[in-house]
Amino acid sequence: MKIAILGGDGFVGWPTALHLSDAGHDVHIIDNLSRRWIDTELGVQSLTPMDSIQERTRIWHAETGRRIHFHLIDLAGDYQLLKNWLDAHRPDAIVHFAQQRAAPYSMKSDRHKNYTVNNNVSASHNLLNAMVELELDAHLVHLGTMGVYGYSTVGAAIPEGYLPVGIETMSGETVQQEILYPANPGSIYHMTKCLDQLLFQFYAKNDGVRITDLHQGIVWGTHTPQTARHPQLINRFDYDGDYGTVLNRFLIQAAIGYPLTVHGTGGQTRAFIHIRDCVRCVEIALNNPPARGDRVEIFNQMTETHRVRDLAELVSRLTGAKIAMLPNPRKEAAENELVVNNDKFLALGLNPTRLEDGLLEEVVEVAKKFAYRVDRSRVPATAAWTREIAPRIDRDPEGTALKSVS
Ligand code: USQ
Repeated sequence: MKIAILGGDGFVGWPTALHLSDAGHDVHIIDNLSRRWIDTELGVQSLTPMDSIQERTRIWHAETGRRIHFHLIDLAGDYQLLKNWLDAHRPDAIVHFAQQRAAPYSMKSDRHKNYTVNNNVSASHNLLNAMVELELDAHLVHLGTMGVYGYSTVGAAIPEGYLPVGIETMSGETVQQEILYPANPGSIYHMTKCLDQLLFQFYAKNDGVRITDLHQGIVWGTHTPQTARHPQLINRFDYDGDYGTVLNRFLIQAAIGYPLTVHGTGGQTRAFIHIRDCVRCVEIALNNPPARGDRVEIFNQMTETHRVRDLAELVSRLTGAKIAMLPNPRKEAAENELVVNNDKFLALGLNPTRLEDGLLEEVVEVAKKFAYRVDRSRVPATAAWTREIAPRIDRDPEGTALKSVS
């Protein structure tokens, strides 16, 4: 297949591009390099040293003989350029990662909220709009989030996108329907993914666009077999308070002797998936497209759920790291249960990589190797969800004034 990977320079996009190229597909990365600009804005860098996208693709070609093409296009900002590219290349499938993906970044200020909404919603809408206008019948696979559901369940597993409901009509009968699971975003970032769902629903219904939406959990790990093939193919790896995600942050913190930054009681339960499984899931989704006229296909792209404080204890047992219970910068439930249905990927052959598979140590090793690149002052999460929460946030870079350390 000719596959366009929008956002192919990012944390999940880059390993996906390599995985699909390795599998023999003709891969084209489209990216505006915004993630690199945000590093510059925040004054942080990936823990792992990352080459330019051109250098990365050159090394991939030298290693494998396969070409990955790179095109510098801003989906949200340059509609005409995007449309011209799609018209000229007419890909069979489009994988859409090209969105601002960090909840804390989206909540930093009014400017960051505006940026996230404008960028993410315009990127998706420009793409859908151009596909219809060009009569491009490509399968669109979008990276969504588990966060569209919210994280509290009513004692039932979260289904894959749709909820069966019985509606009592005026004549007293009960009509059965399946509706999109009620959206319950916890940040501006997550909200944009909820808005995406409505855009997809409309374009699938109105124009027959074939769409798969992947509701992904929190990614952990860094290497895939392809990124490990050469030091210059290494994936980016975020540790800072805005872009680092919880388990990877704990593993990096353990490697640099920084007390593990548990927010609140650590009672938040979330869904997780290893980066190796993310790229496999995208491939499985690409191989199982919906038919024209079908409703949006939705998969829950996660393999296990864990409570944040259990993860901290696990990492602490493994590495001897201390645990710090910090004021929570977010507005979220202090404790929640989470049960998620992921039967569809399992039925299609996904063999999950679990925490117990020994890959936690691999991440700690990577973190130790590049520990010299860490700016400890960028570890605390400082983006507060509301003005009331802001004064509670501890900005002490070395963690010496942490609320409690065990
Ligand atoms: N947390 C800590 N300590 C930290 C960092 C986070 O206790 O140092 C807590 C947070 O308060 C939250 C949980 O861990 O309760 C998860 O936070 P996170 O930063 O790992 O994940 P989140 O903000 O939800 O976002 C990440 C990705 C996003 C993706 C989402 C999937 O950045 O792109 O969509 O995970 S999900 O969480 O399932 O919605």
